[in-house]
Amino acid sequence: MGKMVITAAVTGAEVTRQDNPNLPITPAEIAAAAVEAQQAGAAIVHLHVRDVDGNPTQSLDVFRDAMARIRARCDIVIEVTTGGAVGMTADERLAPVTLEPEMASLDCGTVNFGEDYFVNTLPMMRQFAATMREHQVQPTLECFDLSHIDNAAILINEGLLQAPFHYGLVMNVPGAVRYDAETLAFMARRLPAGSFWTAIGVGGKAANASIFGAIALGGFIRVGFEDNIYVRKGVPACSNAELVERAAGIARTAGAEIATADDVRQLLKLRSN
Ligand code: KMH
Ligand code: ZN
Repeated sequence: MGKMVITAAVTGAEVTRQDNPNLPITPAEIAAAAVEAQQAGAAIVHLHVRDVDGNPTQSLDVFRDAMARIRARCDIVIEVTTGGAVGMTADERLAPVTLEPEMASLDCGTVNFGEDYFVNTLPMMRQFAATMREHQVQPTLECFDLSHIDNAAILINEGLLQAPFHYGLVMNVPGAVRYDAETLAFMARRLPAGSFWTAIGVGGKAANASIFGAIALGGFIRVGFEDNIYVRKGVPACSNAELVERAAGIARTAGAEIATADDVRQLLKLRSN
């Protein structure tokens, strides 16, 4: 088995302190969570930020602050969100890419999102891909449904994305594709040959199962409060690091070595800063 890349999605846009009082919210808390997550085995931090009231924001100032704090304390790969939160404009969502993180999420299709819907039209996807290319930011192609893999292929065929490709297979968002091992395997098989992919299971059950699914099928793992707030059924996690540590332990038990941030830089051919 090759090296296992673990992404820590430490904050997200939807989870609140009511859901889990240990959610990191301020740039200082988010940076501390990223540092601890890396110490526990994460190589990438998937970064959302919040405003002073705890609401999701794509403010450049807040992203700049969080990124500077993370970079001052560790060398984890930073993947900024361009998903932001439902209802944000495309320009708002794209803003943090101009801060030149090493990676950013690129959401590959419009999808139901709980009671709401998350808009990612093809023109938006093209704009996001072109901006990431301009800033030499490596996208994680987040696919919430099978058709999103086909949408990403449109961008590849148009020359807007370059290999190596890294996909995030997001499963169990209410309204989007559900998690089960067969569906994960099917989606993974539909990716271009040689692609890397990370399983992103949302909610306690899928988050846990997708760790094992990724290990079995040759993918990478994502954990963190954005996707799941529990360390075991009904037991809220004390920290993102606790979730990373558990996932790293499972991967090691399965025979994997845990990838470092520099391993990811090599594997995904990230821009050298
Ligand atoms: N918060 C969701 C609406 C991403 O980071 O790119 C979108 C999301 C995906 O979290
Ligand atoms: Zn996200």
